[in-house]
Formats: sequence, structure tokens, C-alpha cells
Amino acid sequence: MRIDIITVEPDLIKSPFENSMMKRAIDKGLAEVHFHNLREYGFGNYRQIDDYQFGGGAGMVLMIEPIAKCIEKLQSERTYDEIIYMTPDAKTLNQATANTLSLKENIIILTGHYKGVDQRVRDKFITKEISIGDYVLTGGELAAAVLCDAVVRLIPGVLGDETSALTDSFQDNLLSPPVYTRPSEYEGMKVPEVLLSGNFPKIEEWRSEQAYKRTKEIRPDLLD
Ligand code: 6GU
Repeated sequence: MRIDIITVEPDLIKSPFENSMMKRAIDKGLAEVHFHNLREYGFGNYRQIDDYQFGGGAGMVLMIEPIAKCIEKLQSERTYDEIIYMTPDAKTLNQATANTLSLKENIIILTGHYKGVDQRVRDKFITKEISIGDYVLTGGELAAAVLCDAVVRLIPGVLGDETSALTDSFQDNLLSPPVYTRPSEYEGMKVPEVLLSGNFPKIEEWRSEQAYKRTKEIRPDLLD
């Protein structure tokens, strides 16, 4: 999978890709990530990329031309399956979206800033808009890193069996059940007996019950 990230703040987003799971995916050749600094496509000596919004109001808006130049250059080199815009005014990211995106060959992720991008960017280029939750971040860079982490770990071969993505919270729309490791007793707090029983059908049954109970308590909306 190839991911092209268009951003105003490349330094803010690079470090998650230089560490841990995403670095492993890149080193294994399973993911390829390229960063494009929007500023390099800006106008004039100052490399201008934003301007005041028509109609007045505080906050700058990213202009269409620099973004168009960058996207069209990428599109002249290969075909993209999705052009994603990270923005708080969009549907929230969930596991189903991450699963779908992990099967794509080439994607572009555009991260917004300031008041966002000119609406015509969204109308002309964007095929999918994603928010990562109901709160506002300064820019879409951290959100893009979150999206990439959620997607890249699902690419076959990225995770080992020991951390299979199949048993994740949300993979079946339920939260994960509680987990325990040694010691079996700590300051009088005991690990549930069933987990020490070796009775695997019973253990699975217990885990399902606990997952359902937790989901009902904490995230009943997932059960709707
Ligand atoms: Cl994708 N961008 C920004 N700026 N804030 C957010 C977000 C995205 N998702 C949640 N908050």
C-alpha cells in the first residue's frame, strides 16, 4: 500500500512513521509513505497557500490552486483509490472504515489547517472525508497519523500472530474483555478462576460475556 500525505506540517506527522509498527510495515515493504509539503506548491516568494475567507470572519482558508497542483502531480504518476480529507466536520473513523482502507493500493491523505480548505477542493478531488472524533485538533496531521496507524496494522503481514488484529476491540463491534497475566494473585486480588481452568470453550464463553457486559456499560451505542 502506498500512502501520500499532503500537509502543511510535515515535521509534526513524521515521527509515528519512524517508530514501532508503522516503521516495521515500511521496513518490510508492506507500506510506503510519502510526505508532500503543501508550502512547496504555494504562490510567489512567500509560497502563499492560504487566504482570508470570502464573506469575512476569522481564520485563513487553504487555497485550491496549491492543493490542486500537488494532487494533479500525484495523479499524473499513478491512479489513486481514495483521496481522503481529514476534517472534524465529517463522519467519525471506525474499524469498518479502517478495514476497507487497508485493502487499497494507493491513497492520498490531505490534512487541513486553519479554517480548513476551500470547499471546491472537497467538491473536485476528495472521495472520502474522515474525522477521528468529536473534538477539535489544531490541524489534521495527528488525525492522519491516527488513521494511518489504524489502517497499516491491518495490512496482512504487518502484525505477527501474537498480536492478531482479528481479536481487537471493535473488530466485532464489541469492546475487549479484561485480560490478566502473572501473578495469579496480587494483594488479595485474584485472576478469575475460569482463566486458570484450561477449559478453553468455557474461557471463550467467559470472554464473550465480559465483552458484551463491558460494551453494554461503557458503549451501549455499539450494540444498536
Ligand atoms: Cl480529522 N482534524 C481536526 N483538525 N480536528 C479533528 C479531526 C480532524 N478529527 C477530530 N478532530
